[in-house]
Amino acid sequence: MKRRILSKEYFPGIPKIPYEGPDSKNPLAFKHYNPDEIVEGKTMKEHFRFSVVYWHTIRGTGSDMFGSGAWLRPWEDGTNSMEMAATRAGVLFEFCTKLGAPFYAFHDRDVAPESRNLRETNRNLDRMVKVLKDYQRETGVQLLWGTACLFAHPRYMHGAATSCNADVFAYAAAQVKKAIEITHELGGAGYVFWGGREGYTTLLNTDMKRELDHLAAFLHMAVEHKKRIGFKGQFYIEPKPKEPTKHQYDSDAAACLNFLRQYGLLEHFKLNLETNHATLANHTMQHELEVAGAAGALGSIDANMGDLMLGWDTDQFPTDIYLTTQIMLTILKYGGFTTGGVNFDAKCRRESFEPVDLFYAHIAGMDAFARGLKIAAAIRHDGRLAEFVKNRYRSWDVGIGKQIESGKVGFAELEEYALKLGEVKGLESGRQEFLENLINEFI
Ligand code: XLS
Ligand code: NI
Ligand code: NI
Repeated sequence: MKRRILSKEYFPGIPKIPYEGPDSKNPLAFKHYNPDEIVEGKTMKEHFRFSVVYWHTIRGTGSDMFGSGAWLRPWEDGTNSMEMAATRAGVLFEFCTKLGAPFYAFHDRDVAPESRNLRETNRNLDRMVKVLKDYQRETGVQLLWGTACLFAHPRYMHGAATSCNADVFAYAAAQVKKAIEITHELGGAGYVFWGGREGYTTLLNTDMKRELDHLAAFLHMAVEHKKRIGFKGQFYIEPKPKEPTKHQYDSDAAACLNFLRQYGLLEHFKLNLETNHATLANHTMQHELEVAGAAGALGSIDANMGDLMLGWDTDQFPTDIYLTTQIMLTILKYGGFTTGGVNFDAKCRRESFEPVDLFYAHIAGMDAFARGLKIAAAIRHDGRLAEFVKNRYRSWDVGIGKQIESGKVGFAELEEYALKLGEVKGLESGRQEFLENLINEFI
């Protein structure tokens, strides 16, 4: 295989995307994302750790349930050969370099083709890992996380770790073992477990308890293997309530945390939260972030958004400033990312078929997050929102509230207290509209 280290240009005419500031009219420039600008003591680059996904950005074709691939990708030769895999790696690293995205993320099958058997498939992966490593070294672009595709091949039709067929479990284990190893080899900062087809389409044929036990056993084996090979990256679970199954076991942040706790896995995992998965679960992204943050399990985010009128995982680029503001308020509140980052698990619309649209889309997402960060930082600096919340709970800082929080009283003491109290006085307004307007002051 011939190595073409950034020698060939796949996006001719597109320069390294500069920061030009809010007054710029250049569509191939950042208006708000200024990597070196310091916000709350860190550069924007450090805050976001932006990441480009292999599956949508490099492997996406624009196909949907009603039509085949539609995107113009002049470098594609219509095959899934090893040559083609190497070319695609060149495309990814040129894209990340021009965009200024410091990270990328992949599924094993995104980067190397599946072959006749596992041994050959693994050999393909090993060859591609060498290519990726060279590109990483040359460009400085790093791996945010790796994962295994346990949902596309027909063998996984009933799930992988939760399949009714034990051989499928074994095959999936071997695949994940290898995927963790190559992630380790590439210095990945993390490894993601997204449920794929771990769930059910009908309970008539499903032994749920048994499947959940198997999933836990699978994850324990992964933790074990991680230790054995000395992989220090963070493990994440990515919640999603449905698609492709009717019910995914990792349905939302709370369900994942309960599962991890029940099976003694909590200390080994954090959550990778995705906006469009949150909304499919009838939650806001901020809700999911709060649930994870409160449990000390806020790890990373898959940044995208859905469409209010469409009920599925449309994986649109996150361009809603209100959304990015809420996300960044919560991320800052919980101390920011460490191993995680803002991973654009997002795809262009089918109609946005030109290569340049990939740039427009990522620039839009990065600028929206930069604005969200600046707005969130301004709200925090202003202090009125935090002050309002603090003040709202002030009855817990003294007297009976303080005694309850410190576990000094029980029902008997509280009954005595309530009898003396008469009626509760001093309830205050929640001021939702006042607060919504306060946020709008900064947007
Ligand atoms: C699918 C998921 C998937 C994971 C990686 O809905 O978002 O893309 O992020 O397997
Ligand atoms: Ni995702
Ligand atoms: Ni998704």
